[in-house]
Amino acid sequence: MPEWLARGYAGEMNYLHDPRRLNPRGVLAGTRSVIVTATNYRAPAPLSSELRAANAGGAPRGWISRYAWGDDYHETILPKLNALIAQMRDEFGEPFEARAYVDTGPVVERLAAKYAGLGWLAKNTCLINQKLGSWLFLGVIITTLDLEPSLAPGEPPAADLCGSCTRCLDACPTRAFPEPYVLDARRCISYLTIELREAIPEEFRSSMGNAVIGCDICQDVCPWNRKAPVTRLAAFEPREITPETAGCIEQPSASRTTPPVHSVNDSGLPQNVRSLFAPELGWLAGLSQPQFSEIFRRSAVKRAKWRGLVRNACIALGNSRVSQLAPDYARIIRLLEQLAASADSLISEHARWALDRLSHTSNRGADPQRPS
Ligand code: B12
Ligand code: SF4
Ligand code: SF4
Repeated sequence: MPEWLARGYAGEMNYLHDPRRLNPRGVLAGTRSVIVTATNYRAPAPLSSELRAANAGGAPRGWISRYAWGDDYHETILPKLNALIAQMRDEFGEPFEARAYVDTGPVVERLAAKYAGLGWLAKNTCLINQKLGSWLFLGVIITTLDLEPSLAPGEPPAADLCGSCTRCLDACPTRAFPEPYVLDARRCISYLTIELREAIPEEFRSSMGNAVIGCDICQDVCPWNRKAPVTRLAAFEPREITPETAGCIEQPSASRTTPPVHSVNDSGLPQNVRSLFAPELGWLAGLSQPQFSEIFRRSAVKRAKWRGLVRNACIALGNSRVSQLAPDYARIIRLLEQLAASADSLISEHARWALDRLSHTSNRGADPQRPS
């Protein structure tokens, strides 16, 4: 961990330098136990890799990472952890201290999960559970209670079952793994689209494909996720944006009603252009700040902020190779020209980049959604 930080792999995520992350006792004096939870968020919808080949011939779609499709996981899981603490207060007679975190505390959650016996830290750096795969949100409760450990003394944590596989390392479009088990966050699309507030370095833009929020590729290709069970929590299913939920939004065309999110066309693409599952890029890039706040209330997407989402959608549009013959081509070019004239230099520069790229890559035939 200190070496990872010293190499600069944390980028601008300064909170990762907090020395308390190395020892839970730095977070809560007298800590004796750490309870770790893993919540399945695999919603019943296709993988990004399954959509990549799909060519709808229509408006280009972006990819929002699975973890951000539904309700914000922090807001969904933290109340459950606090309810568990309340229940523990009823069960245990003795007074005790406890702190619950989902992603937000100075805790290396995957490491805690590993030593709680929940799985192994894989070559893609995710925690994988042999039965559940890696579509898991982790949560921790640090407490002064002395609880019986889930692993008996001396019992090793789950064995590393990556074996000789290197699928995730090979599939990463931005080559974010300098070596197996180590991620250079500065190269990771998840960092670039969500954490980085400034311009996205040009060297990564074309490799980002249609990603707008996060990236799922190194998990999509993992064999341990092939049979991962589907979550029972409806909260993590893709949010469907209806004119009602998005108050101020007008329908782009009469044909675009809002069918159920899981209704897909022959190419496996959702019918609803306004689901958070493979949403239409022109819609995302054209959102106003108030629309963004309305639509992404209680959604993990809000972390990227409005200008971050528009910046990312510009890059994805630039990568879309939307055909000049596509009905949406003129509308997309107009939108990008408007954004290129924005007073916000971050947005205008990314829109200009997209226009420039489209002028070189748009073709008069097919329009694959991702660069090859
Ligand atoms: C910062 C962060 C990111 C950064 C950096 C990711 C990274 N790999 O470090 C970015 C923005 C890139 C990111 C991306 C994602 N993240 Co994130 N992220 C975090 C966060 C806040 C901290 C992670 C961290 O400490 N990284 C620092 C490095 C050093 O740790 P590491 O790579 O995990 O592992 C090192 C240590 O384990 C160490 N190590 C190994 N053994 C030992 C033993 C000892 C004793 C010590 C000291 C160290 C050590 O060596 C490893 C390699 O250097 C955690 C939440 C939390 N508080 O823990 C969520 C978390 C890891 N993220 C999560 C998720 C879901 C994602 C994404 C899938 C989201 C998305 N779809 O876009 C991607 C996955 C990308 C990937 N392949 O990791 C989940 C992971 C769930 C899981 N099954 O693993 C977490 C746990 C959030 C949560 N509460 O559920 N994330
Ligand atoms: S999330 Fe995407 S960019 Fe990040 S390491 Fe995985 S494959 Fe690479
Ligand atoms: S894709 Fe292969 S190497 Fe990567 S995490 Fe999964 S099993 Fe491990």
